[in-house]
Amino acid sequence: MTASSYQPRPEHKFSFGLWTVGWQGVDPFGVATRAPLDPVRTVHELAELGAWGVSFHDDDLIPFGSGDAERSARIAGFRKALDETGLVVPMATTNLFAHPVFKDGGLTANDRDVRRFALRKVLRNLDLAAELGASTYVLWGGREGAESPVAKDVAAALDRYAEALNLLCGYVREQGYDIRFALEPKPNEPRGDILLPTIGHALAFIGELDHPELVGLNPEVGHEQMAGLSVVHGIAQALWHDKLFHIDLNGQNGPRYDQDLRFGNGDVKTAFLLVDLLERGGYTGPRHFDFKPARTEDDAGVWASAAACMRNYLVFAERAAAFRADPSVKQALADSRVDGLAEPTLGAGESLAELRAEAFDPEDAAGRGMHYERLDQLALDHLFGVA
Ligand code: GLT
Ligand code: MN
Ligand code: MN
Repeated sequence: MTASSYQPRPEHKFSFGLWTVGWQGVDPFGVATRAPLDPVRTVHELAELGAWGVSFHDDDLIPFGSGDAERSARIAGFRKALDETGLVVPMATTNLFAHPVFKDGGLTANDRDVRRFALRKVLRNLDLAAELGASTYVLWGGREGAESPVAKDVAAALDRYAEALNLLCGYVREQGYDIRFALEPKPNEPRGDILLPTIGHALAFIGELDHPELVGLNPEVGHEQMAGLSVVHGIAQALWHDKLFHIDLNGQNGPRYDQDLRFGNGDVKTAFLLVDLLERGGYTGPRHFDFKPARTEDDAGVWASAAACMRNYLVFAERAAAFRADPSVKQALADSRVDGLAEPTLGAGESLAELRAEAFDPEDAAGRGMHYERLDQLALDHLFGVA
């Protein structure tokens, strides 16, 4: 593959949130380092770079508190940019975290009036999402949680979260919208402890809902890593449950504050193995980047880092395909008996009595090397480009 094949094209399904490239660099210690970005310009720049889609929060497009006329004008401008560029809106979401009214959460705030306002805000943007053709509606509950455990009745909060999801699923069905919800887990930040902190918690919660088929996941690479978990295992399990509705790709260096690095920065080996999984595991949804261009960057640096997210994905995809096609890798996989795990432990028609009666030498089995280190090194050699 030549360097030009790392050029992103719409069929790669790369998408970005308006809030990603639009991040102005405000952090807990400093003010903005960049000017606001007009969503219309973002659409044009992303299309120019080879992206396929753009996602948004209600407030990214229409500033909180805007009147109806301003709202309509902003939507019209955005729509025009989409039409001019061919960019699609695969996903939309609601900002239930920035305004001080959501200081104790939206859908699970202790204050019932706030919960009702949050629901109205979601419903309004859900209509817009449907109008713009989005098929996934993300719910990231960054403020749904607590700092003081006694301040939040977790069981009641989960009841209210489930109530909200049930109402929203009912609404989507009633309206005939072709939209599914995707919960985005995160362990902490901004709340001290966030509800539904990991992929596993969210999967278990979905099983308790009225319409579990309409609710899946939007896991974020860095969020699982903040919890010290293997994102590759987490995504593989989400796929196993048919719950990987969407994904937020970015980079993170282990358990610390949410870094939202550009995809490829941070844990490179995980990024490589994740692309290998997505490309082989039957995931056909958007390759959505949820990153924050570093605060050090100017406008040009913003677009350079967005382009780099897509380029890195394509490089990893190419390296992963070469890894899988390499005859010595196929041999190493066989030597490690990786395929053996696909075989049911009990043979077809075999009884447990037969299994129990089988002769087995544990010392002999214990002596068999697994050759995993060689296999892993081959993966690294392919990632490094020295295989
Ligand atoms: C916010 C958060 C992201 C979520 C966004 C969707 S909002 O930027 O940090 O991880 O995906 O609500
Ligand atoms: Mn995210
Ligand atoms: Mn994040």
